[in-house]
Amino acid sequence: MALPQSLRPVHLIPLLLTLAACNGAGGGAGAPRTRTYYVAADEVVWDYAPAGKSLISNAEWNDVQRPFMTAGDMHVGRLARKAIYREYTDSTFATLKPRPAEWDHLGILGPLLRAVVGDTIRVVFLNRASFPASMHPHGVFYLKDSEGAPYEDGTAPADRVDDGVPTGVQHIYTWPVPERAGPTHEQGSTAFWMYHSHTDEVGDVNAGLIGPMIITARNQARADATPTDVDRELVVGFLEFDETNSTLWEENLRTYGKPPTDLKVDMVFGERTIGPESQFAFKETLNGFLYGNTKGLTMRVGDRVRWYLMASTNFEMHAPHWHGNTVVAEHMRTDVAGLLPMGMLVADMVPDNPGKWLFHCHVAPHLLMGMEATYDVLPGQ
Ligand SMILES: [Cu+2]
Repeated sequence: MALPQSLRPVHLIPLLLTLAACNGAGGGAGAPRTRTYYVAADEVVWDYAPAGKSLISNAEWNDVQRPFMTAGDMHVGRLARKAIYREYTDSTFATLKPRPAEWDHLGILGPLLRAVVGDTIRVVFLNRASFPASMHPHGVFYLKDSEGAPYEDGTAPADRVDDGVPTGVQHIYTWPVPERAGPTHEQGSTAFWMYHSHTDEVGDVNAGLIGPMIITARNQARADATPTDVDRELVVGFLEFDETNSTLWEENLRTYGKPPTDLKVDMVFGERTIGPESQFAFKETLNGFLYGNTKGLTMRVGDRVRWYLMASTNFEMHAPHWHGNTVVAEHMRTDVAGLLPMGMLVADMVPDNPGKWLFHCHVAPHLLMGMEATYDVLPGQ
């Protein structure tokens, strides 16, 4: 059957391209746009347990917990200097952008970067850390001037500024968001990614430079890039910080730790020489907090809740476990998920069971070391 002149394939191409770019027409996202974020790497004194006690047992530290909370040979306690990503209102980097109450739980994680498929993310980055740092994104598109990772890739010096931005210097990272950065049709309305410093990948991430990124399908996005089919979003990082591998380790040991009583150096790790290893140097955190100190994981019965889980670098896997409710993750109904190093996972929950529920890592040493929190399911509206 012959198509009318106006519907011949050649005339359909612009329409098909438009539909492809829009990931299906509809939604409230409007035309593709450039979303600009002002992000600095700042150094702060971080407290892994601001409540000063375990909020899981509501008690002072027991003998297992205490060494992780107090400084000792070759390890820091509750306090450490960390480098973290923080969002500012504009390019003067004078005013921190307030974090909305519903995102207070992000803790040590950098600002949530969001976009819709077809958009471009533009990050104006200012490095105020005391060491060179970068922003290396997962999932989105980048050219060599926006990859944020130094290695011998044959590129010209102009394409290497992003690899390790010196202290006090700004760099603009440009990350287009093509279809392959968005969710698959089976996946739902959002895809989850992360970004982190990759100048000294191990040292920088252990120092704290890591953050989340959510990409929404165009036909399921509101104007602010949030998904139309989700009531509550939560991001939880299963973040192990090995303080002996932090770029700030030597300063932390001097300021917040204690030098080793046994001075023999027993290990050379990368370019850093570290002394007798201490298991207490490992901080097994949820968004930078130990033993229930992660606050703000709240929702209501009947909410369409989307959990985004991520892990940090190092040699660890994690087994996130929700008490009280179940999730669907990777097409399976479950209440225990799995995370590999730098792994990312989306899990959907419609809570039917109100109350305060434990949410913890089921890797036994991690649980003992503080990788546990509670989440609150309030009665439905
Ligand atoms: Cu774990």
